[in-house]
Amino acid sequence: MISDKYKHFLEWIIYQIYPRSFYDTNGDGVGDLNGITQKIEHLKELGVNAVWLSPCYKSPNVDNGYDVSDYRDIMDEFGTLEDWKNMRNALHDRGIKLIMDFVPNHTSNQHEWFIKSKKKIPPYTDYYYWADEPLNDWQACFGGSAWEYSEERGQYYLHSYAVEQPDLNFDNPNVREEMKSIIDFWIDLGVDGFRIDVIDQISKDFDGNKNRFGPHLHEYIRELFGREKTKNIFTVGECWATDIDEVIRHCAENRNELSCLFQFDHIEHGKTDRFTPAPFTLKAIAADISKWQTLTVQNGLLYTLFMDNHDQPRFLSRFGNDKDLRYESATMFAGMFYLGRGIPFIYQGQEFGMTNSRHEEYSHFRDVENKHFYHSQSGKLQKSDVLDRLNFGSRDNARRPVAWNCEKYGGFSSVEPWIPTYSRYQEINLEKDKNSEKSIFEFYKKLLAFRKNSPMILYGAYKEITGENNDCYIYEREYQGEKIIVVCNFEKENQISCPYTQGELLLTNYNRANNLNGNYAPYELAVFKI
Ligand code: TEU
Ligand code: CA
Repeated sequence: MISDKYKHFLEWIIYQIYPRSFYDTNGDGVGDLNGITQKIEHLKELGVNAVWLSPCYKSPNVDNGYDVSDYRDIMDEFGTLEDWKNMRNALHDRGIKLIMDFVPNHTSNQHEWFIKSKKKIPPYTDYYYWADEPLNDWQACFGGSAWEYSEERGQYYLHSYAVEQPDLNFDNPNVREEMKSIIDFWIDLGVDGFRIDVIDQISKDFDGNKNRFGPHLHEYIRELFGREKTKNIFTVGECWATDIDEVIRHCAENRNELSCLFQFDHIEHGKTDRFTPAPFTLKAIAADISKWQTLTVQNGLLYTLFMDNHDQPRFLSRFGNDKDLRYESATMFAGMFYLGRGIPFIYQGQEFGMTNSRHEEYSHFRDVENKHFYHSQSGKLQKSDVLDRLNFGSRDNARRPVAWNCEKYGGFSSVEPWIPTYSRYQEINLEKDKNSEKSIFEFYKKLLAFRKNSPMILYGAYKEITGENNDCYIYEREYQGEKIIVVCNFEKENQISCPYTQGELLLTNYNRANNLNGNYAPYELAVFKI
């Protein structure tokens, strides 16, 4: 069911780097591209073969790089285009592909195009959406109206995110030409793929009052990525498609659009909105994974296997036990996701069990998405409640500097970082984990090596076989007549009746003999060959 081209992508294991928080080499408290170059051995040891780099283009960093002011140059804090080329060469020399984060929906308000558009200087006049009055009541993702008045131009402009992130008008063919030329610029520099930011918003439906999935969406995606120049490029779209038909329209190979897209259903649990917790069950999360594994395999599509990214509080803290069963839950989750059929995505720090980071002062938070929430709660919630909500849901949980060791600032920098350090870095850091009896990093290494060397895992069929068992998720992989079973027990001791567990035990996160009696410990993972 899957073509050679897609079989090739199934062999990718992608590590997401948020450069600002990865590693600082020049002592300014901000991660940089040379920091990535210096840590490539870590990526090699882990066993990943591709890197997704969050935006590193010139930016005023209102939204930490997702507000681009020059798509063809590197952000001052991260280094130079030469540093970027050194990093690219170092990655490629070690057999690691490079995926850039492409942000087509909006630019920074400091971009030359917007500065000229405000002055109605052709051809930039209509590079953005301008109107004499707001065209609708759309709200910006980071709070407030999505329409901002510009005194200079005497009109309103649309911004789906921060005020400083005006939306580009993709209905303007000049904008689409600019985007194609930017894509080609980076392909010519050797980029192997793109993660595309909010791809579903590049076509809006003003008549239908929808700010995404507009009438020209697939036409525009094909215009950008369905060209001779892009035919071998990997593309993964950030897209809030909720039904398989929409996913097929984006990713079926004959559509000439995207290689795959992120499906978010499984991480939308446990909250009513970004800052408000809600009950969840691992069973319901596993059901979403099972649904999308089944649908993507049935339709010959690539599924993105991911728990974390730069926008989400840590999955381990939200849905696991990040205190006394941190190793067990982190490693069970790794098996639950990365032995499935699709492309694994691992977010920096996940590979050694970094957790959310508790902070008691609002000044310890940085993300633009916190501001509106924080100020909207004044007079409503107690300060301590507001901080609880920020600690629960803020994207800063994923953006605390990577804790490499027990040194000050977690070995991330020699000076105070741009954002207060990860609060548990003395207890949880890579060096300490690698030297511990129960090393999450060592388990990830073993798991990824197992995956890479198993055509069954890479290409095999997938079927959920949990059956009547409670509080666990069991799936089988089948390839050329052979089968393996992956048993993922959830948070409690559990008696699991799974007829196959008399097979050969291939992998487990508990060091004990073959689980013959079906009695599973909390967060126990067991992989059997039938
Ligand atoms: O995120 C867009 C998006 O999906 C939003 O839901 C975002 O996750 C936000 O946190 C909602 O609560 C992309 C990028 O991943 C994000 O970092 C950027 O802030 C955003 O687009 C604007 O570029
Ligand atoms: Ca730096």
